[in-house]
Order: sequence, then C-alpha cells, then structure tokens
Amino acid sequence: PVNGNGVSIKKDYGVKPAVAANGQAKTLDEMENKWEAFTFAPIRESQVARAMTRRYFADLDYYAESDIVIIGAGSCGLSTAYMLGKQRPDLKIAIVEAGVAPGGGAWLGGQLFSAMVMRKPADVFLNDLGVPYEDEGDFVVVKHAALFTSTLLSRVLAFPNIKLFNATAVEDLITRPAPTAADPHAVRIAGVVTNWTLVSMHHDDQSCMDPNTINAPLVISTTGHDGPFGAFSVKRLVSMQQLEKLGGMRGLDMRTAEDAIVKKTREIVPGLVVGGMELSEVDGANRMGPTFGAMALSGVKAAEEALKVIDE
Ligand code: AHZ
Repeated sequence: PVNGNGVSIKKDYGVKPAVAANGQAKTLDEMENKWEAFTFAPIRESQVARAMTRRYFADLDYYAESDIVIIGAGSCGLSTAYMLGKQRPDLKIAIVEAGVAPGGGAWLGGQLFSAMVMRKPADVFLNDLGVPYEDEGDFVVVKHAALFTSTLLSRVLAFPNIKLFNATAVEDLITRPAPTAADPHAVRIAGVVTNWTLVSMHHDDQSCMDPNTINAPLVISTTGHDGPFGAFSVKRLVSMQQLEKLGGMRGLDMRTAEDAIVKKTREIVPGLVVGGMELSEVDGANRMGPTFGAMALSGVKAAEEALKVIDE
C-alpha cells in the first residue's frame, strides 16, 4: 500500500491474530479460582491507538455538519440532549463540553452535600429516566446528585446519534447575515467555533492557535451562569451587538427563579436557543441555588423549542 503522497508504507507491524486467551471465561463466574492460568487476549499498542483515533477523527468528520450543537453538558444541556435523543433518532447531535468531566454543577447538591432536591413536577423527569427518589410532598430528593447525573449521562451517551466532544471549548459562534427591517446588521447563528479546552486556556501565552468549526442550523447554549467559562454565548451576543446588554443574574429566590428559567427557555436570536442558568444572565432572573428541577425542565423546553426551529 501507498500513503496519500504515493510513498510506500509498511502494511502491518506484526499484530498477532487474536487467539482465544488461555482459559478464556465467558462469564465472571467462570473466572473464579482460575487466576493461575489467566491471560488477556493479545494486543499491540498500535491497535489501541488506531481504535481511538480512527473513531475520533471519523466523528469529527461526521459531526462537522450537525443538525444541532449543544454547548455545555451540565444538568440542562444533558437533559436537553436526553429529550432530543429520545424523540429524534434522525438528527445528528453534537455536545461540546469544555470540561474533561461532563455534568457541570450537578455532581453534588448544595455546599458540596450529596443529596439533590427537585421540586415537583420535575419528578416526572426522574420517573422517565428511572432515577429513584424519596417523596417529601412538594419536592423529591435523590440520595446522591451523582446518581442523577451519571444515569442521565449514560442514557445520553448510549444514543447512537449523539456525540459528546468533551475537553473541547466553544470559543466563538458561526454567524450568517440575516438582516431585518429593524436591524440591518442582524445575524443568525449557524454553528460553533471549537478548540481543545487546554488550547483555549493558553491563547494569552502562545501565538495564534486557530480553532476548528462545526456547522449546524441550530445551536442550544446551556453554559451556566457567568464565570470563567459560563454564560458564554450570551456574552458573545452582547459583544457582537446582537443583544444590547445582559440582565445580570439576580440574588437567590428558589420559587421565582425556577419558574422563570423554565418559562423563558427560548430562541434568543435566530438559530440560538438558550437554556438553564445561562438564561438568568439574559433576563436578569434570580438564581435558585441547590434545587435542580428547573434545569431538567428547561432542558425539556429547550428540546421542544429547538425542534420547532428545526422542523420549521
Ligand atoms: O463546563 C461548563 C459546564 O459543564 C460548560 N461550558 C461553559 N462554557 C462552555 C464553552 N464551551 C463548552 N464555552 C462550556 N462548554 O457548560 C456547562 C454548564 O453547566 P452548569 O451546571 O454550570 O449549568 P446549568 O445551567 O446546566 O446548571 C446550572 C446549575 C445551577 S447553578 C445555580 C445557582 O447558583 O443558583 N443553581 C443551579 C441549579
């Protein structure tokens, strides 16, 4: 075989054909007391390298044109992805998460405590997911926030039409002119600009490290409230003069905050739906602190709003 430049390349590097490992067990029970004879099936390091890189680069290729990009894999972004994955196996959905670990702020309850509180009717989301809880009347309690987040994450990752690109930051939004009578400079959002998060963190001390892109007719931003990475898309909308100014998240009021976030989950500019706590920065909504029902149900609404746009 020859490579793309016509140079001959060595075909193989002595990968042994897979042979059944000595005493290979078919079940865990069969392994019991057989550790003397134990051995894994053979492998060569290049097989591992290729198994990973081939898939990752195929995914980059495939998802370069996506139907929907979700920015942020916190409780709202993952809830959105879960709803979309369930309803629309025909859509190509990419999730771009800046952190190595997806889940955002949903691995613990408040003040690093374990339990996660959800006010009713968000219990219906837990029922759908199959996450158990204790019923306390007007609210329910999941014994550990990580049980909710890990279950949600595992369901989302199992959808064949959803790809999570973690350790990858959205650095900018792709725009196209969409002038209106009221605003001749109006744009619609047409995808995202990405980079490895570790690269994004070093733009100040390394020379230009240009990004990559994903085109999509619809982007859903759920990057949380303002912080080093948070409220990413809405802050960018202000600097590109598509939003006049941010409302600024207000103080904590659980009752007011949760209703407002769910109700206001919407398309903010053409092609960009915003959900979760990022919305509080647009509308000047209160924060709710350690109660997560609004994140799940904002995800449900974000999926609904996104499909209205997609199916238009
Ligand atoms: O890493 C971020 C996190 O996982 C990710 N993210 C932020 N900016 C990004 C960017 N590119 C890629 N530019 C980015 N990923 O977005 C995720 C946001 O998750 P979150 O848990 O912070 O937000 P959420 O809106 O899903 O949930 C908010 C949870 C809160 S905060 C709060 C309060 O303080 O009152 N209350 C609740 C329930």
